[in-house]
Amino acid sequence: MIELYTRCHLKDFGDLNFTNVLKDDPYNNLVVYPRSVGLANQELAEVVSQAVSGGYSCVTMGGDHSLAIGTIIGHARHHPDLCVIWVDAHADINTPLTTVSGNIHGQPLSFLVRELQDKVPQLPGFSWIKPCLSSPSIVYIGLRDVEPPEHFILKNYDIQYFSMRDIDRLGIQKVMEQTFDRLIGKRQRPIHLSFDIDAFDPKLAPATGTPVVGGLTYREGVYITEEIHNTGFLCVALAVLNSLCRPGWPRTQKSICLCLPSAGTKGVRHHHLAQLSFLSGLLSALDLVEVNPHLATSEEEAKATASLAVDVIASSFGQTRGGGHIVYDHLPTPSSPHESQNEECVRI
Ligand SMILES: [Mn+2]
Repeated sequence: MIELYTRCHLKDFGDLNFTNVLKDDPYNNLVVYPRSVGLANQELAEVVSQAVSGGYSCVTMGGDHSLAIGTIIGHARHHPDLCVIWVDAHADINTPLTTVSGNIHGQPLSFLVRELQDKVPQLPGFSWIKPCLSSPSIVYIGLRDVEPPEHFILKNYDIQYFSMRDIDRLGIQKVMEQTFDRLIGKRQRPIHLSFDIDAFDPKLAPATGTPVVGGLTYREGVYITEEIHNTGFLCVALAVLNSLCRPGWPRTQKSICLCLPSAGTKGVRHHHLAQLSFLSGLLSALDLVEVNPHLATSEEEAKATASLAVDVIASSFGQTRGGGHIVYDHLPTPSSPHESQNEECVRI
């Protein structure tokens, strides 16, 4: 259940019901479920495009990272000049010809980057896809499991990336500075944040499909989203996802929509409430993917991972560790000397 607080106009698009294509043979005997994934993303792109063109900031919760094909294409229909910050342990830019696993969730960016298209065959179910990103419009943060063909692509196609080693070397603050210099230093443009929960260390986010040791700390991950939130203009919103309520957050003037395309993040919906305060800056769309309570080995693991996802979303839209509650602009004053005396007596 999604509940609306104060002046935020929140539209919940609910779970999108995708059609599984019955006869969906692997492409090249390797790449699995191309038609189902292609069709699902086509539907998702349509919903995201509607949401963004309606003035919403669009939050999409998955599911695996293949959904970024649909969200980025849908977003780009309305904002063709968007840039992408991809926070992930993995680069997800194998082509259907370089993938070893055959999973499309390891390939989504290959279908989107214009410069790569002469290396990318058309999969069945993918004919609707129009590449919408130029390689200098992408910055990765948090990489630590990059396959050789992916490394080749990053190096030869002018794609900026900050691996965990770079974060160790520079510190997260410099990483964010350089990210913004690259993407919005010359001109302000909408940001699409695609956040894989496996960017965090598996100790923090255990309930995910492809954990890799040595990931982001809580503080580094939240710093990324706080800084993204701090870009651009002021626009405040407040929304509630469900049961993790914290009082006194800012009010809203901007809309948000939530797309919940798979069962993967149901833990977030059922166990947590987030108040989202939308000082959304240049952030125009957010994917939060690979939260999968079914992969947890205990309820605590599922809850910890979902709770972390809630914090990522909330801080992307204005939850700050330093407070900054715009709605709270004056302290209550005791209504009479008598009343304040009473309170003093109680304290004693
Ligand atoms: Mn990943």
